[in-house]
Amino acid sequence: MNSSSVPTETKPKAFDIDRIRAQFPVLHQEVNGQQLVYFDNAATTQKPKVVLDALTDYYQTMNANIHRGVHTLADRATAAFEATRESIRGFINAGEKEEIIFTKGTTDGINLVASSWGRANLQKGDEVIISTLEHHSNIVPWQIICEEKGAVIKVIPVDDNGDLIIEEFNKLLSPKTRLVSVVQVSNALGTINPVKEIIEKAHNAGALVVVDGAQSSSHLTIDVQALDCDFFVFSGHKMYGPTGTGIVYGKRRLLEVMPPYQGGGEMIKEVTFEKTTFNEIPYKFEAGTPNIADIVGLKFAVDFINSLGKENIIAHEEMLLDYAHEKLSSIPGLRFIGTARNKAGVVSFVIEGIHHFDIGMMLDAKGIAIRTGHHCTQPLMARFGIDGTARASFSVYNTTEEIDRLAESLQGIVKMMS
Ligand code: 7TS
Repeated sequence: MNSSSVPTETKPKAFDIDRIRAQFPVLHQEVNGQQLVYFDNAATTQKPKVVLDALTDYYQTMNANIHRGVHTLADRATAAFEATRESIRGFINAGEKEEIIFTKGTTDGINLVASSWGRANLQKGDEVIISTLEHHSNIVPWQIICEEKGAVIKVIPVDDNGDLIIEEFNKLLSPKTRLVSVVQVSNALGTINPVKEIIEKAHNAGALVVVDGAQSSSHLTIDVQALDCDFFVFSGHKMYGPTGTGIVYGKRRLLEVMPPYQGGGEMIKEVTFEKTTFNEIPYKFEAGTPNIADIVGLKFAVDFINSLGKENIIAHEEMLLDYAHEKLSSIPGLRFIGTARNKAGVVSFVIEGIHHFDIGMMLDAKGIAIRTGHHCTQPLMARFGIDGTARASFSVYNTTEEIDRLAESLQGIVKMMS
């Protein structure tokens, strides 16, 4: 069937940016006397009203501790919490909801995998491969566990565009490789890594793969079964959900034999002073009272994304990225850091003679929020011989008019500083 024969009602709806922006109360304010432009989405996204309302509704109608109460509110809270687990399962197409573990965020999730899987499986001389693009949270947990176990970290290099050099990855893989942990979308450069290829190659070498999905979950369509990754770790707060929410997806057969990450309530079957038996997955990894309200709110963020359609979000962000590259390339002295073949909506740049911190401060004075610094990727910055960049990262509610304001403001800053 060609597109002209598709009935009107089944065609994708036009992307109504005004309707989308209307759902984000925080965007409708002035900062330093100017209409706010929020371009720090890679750090955390803003939250739509449905998520804000869900938090209030949770506290007003069902607040209780979960899984352990016999009363009605406890049942309601438990049902709402578990509904998010099912919603996240669908969002990343995991096979079972028991494979979804709630954490505080990506950092917490990678620490869970490194600490639990790493402690049980890594031995002296084993190798863990990461990449130059990694956020500190996908470097430091591996350094800690590798040091403890006498294992060795190997690093996939990047080329001058910020693309991983896959031939070097091929060379690093060996029978000693136990695990590969790579980011799917770089927070600092926007590079989209070929994780499916990396996973296939790692599996052929007998290694497991962790994917850091912190930046990809809201910008790409995620299918953990199609990817065949062993673990997929991401943050709810970077996909329109509340802060303090994160997810570890892990394959059931791996999670079942991994030791607990933390001990305490909820994660046990039976405790005596002599011996404790542990709960089933996912509860084995969710010790103590979790972040119930925010996890409940996270489901509404997933619903929000689904209501727009991932393909529409991706198309909008690609359009913004192309527009920003075109607009910003005319700024005198501006150099993009990160020009990978495949990029998500992140534009990192430096401007000759102006420190990135000053760029950030001067843009803030004009109501424009960007991120400056090393973006928790110091080894990557060192690779490019810089100590940081100015970074604009886009989201579903950003517009080309906002990019025009960024470009005009940068023009003004360059003129003023020259
Ligand atoms: N991995 C990547 C790729 C990230 O971008 C981040 C956060 C993390 C892991 C850690 O996630 P968290 O939710 O535990 O903090 N990135 C950023 C950023 O780019 N600016 O602030 C946080």
